[in-house]
Amino acid sequence: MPLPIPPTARPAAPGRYEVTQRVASVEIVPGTRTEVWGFDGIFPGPTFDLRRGERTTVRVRNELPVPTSTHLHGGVNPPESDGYPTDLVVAAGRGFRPPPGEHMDHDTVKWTFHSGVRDYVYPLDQPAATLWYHDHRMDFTAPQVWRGLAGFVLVRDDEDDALPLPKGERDLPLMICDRAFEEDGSFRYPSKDRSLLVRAGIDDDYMEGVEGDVILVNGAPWPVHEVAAVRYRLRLLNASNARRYQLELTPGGTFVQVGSDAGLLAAPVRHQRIVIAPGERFDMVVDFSAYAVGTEVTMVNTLGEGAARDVMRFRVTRKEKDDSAVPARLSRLEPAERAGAVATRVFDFRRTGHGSGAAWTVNGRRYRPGVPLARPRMGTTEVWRFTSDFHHPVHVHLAHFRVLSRGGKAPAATDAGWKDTVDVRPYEVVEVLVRFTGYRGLYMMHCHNLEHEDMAMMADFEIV
Ligand SMILES: [Cu+2]
Repeated sequence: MPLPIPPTARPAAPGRYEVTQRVASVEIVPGTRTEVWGFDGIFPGPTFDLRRGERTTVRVRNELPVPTSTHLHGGVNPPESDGYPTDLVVAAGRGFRPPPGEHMDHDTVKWTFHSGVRDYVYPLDQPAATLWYHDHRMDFTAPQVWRGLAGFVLVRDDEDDALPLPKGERDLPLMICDRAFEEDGSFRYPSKDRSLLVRAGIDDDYMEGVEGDVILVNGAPWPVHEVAAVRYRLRLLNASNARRYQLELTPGGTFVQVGSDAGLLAAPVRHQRIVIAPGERFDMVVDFSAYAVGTEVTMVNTLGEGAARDVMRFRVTRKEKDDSAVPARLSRLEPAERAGAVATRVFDFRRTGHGSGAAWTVNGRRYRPGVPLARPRMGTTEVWRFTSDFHHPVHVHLAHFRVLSRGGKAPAATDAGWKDTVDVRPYEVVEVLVRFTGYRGLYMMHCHNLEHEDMAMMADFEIV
């Protein structure tokens, strides 16, 4: 399959976009049809190509049989536009009663419902970065993202534009995610209730997360992209529910990292391989002039088995002129200094309980919406120490952070730059320096293994 590039969303008016979540039938596995729930009926959804400082309103219309909440991941969003899990859009004319919380404590929940449409406002007062948007509905994020509710938001700015990095057709967003399929081509997912309306939860066997045996890039299985023997910018996003990838290029190639989740690095970092956890982004330059014309370069996942070891392939088909470069200095980043932090807090990500009573918890607690675990002050920085019993990619809404230490040692090479999601490995301690700027109000942090998230591994914090 050729690599699809998601279409760029067109504004309805300057600064205003409209997108409709709807059911559609698409061809993913050749010769079969798959029902997707997509933004504008496509998976991935349209790419929103936006600029720093240009306030943007996205009107989301929901025509799906289920409620949705749309979160701009990595966005510095006002709280009312952040896609809080109980702040839902329900299709016009459709009633909805939230099913009882299988894992969450729903006693404290204040639900908000918007009928048909709602506007999300994104001021985009943040540096150029590869962001993404996806569903965040309480208890049902994992199955709803699995069915297709995800897409890219590219934030651009003058600083990034001025760099001689590859541009245009040589700037490729790559959404990597795994899926499983039934024989008839439909998505296979172990929900207890396939309607996603009556009962939350998945079969107990999948407590640790759901992985598929088909690797999709931009919605196509193991695609191929023809490239010139020049530099390309690959904006890698792991949009999988639970799968981590260790990406390498074979025959041997080098990834030159220029950006992380939330923006440019200070200087490029070279990697032979990277581990990318769900929710993370790596902005990479790959120079295909290292290969002879005719070479097939495979991006492989050396953590995967069988078919999941392959991700996609680049076919070097021609020589072209290359004006791009990777400068030694990319951006200004102040050093991450723990001395300025006003508080240190510990958040422990751990499984509690057994059998059907099991849940994934933060500090021993199942998610309680509206009951914050921390109240950091606006304009301050804090050290947050994440501890875990398993692989938990920890994502903090609104507040970006720098990794200070991993397992008591210096951060890994892949921890560089401003991030919003960090891969915390089993029994590891990861310390991050979190900066609270932007907006006061209620936000959340959670595990970005989406099955863990749905099984209560979320916590609120309130910026005061
Ligand atoms: Cu987790």
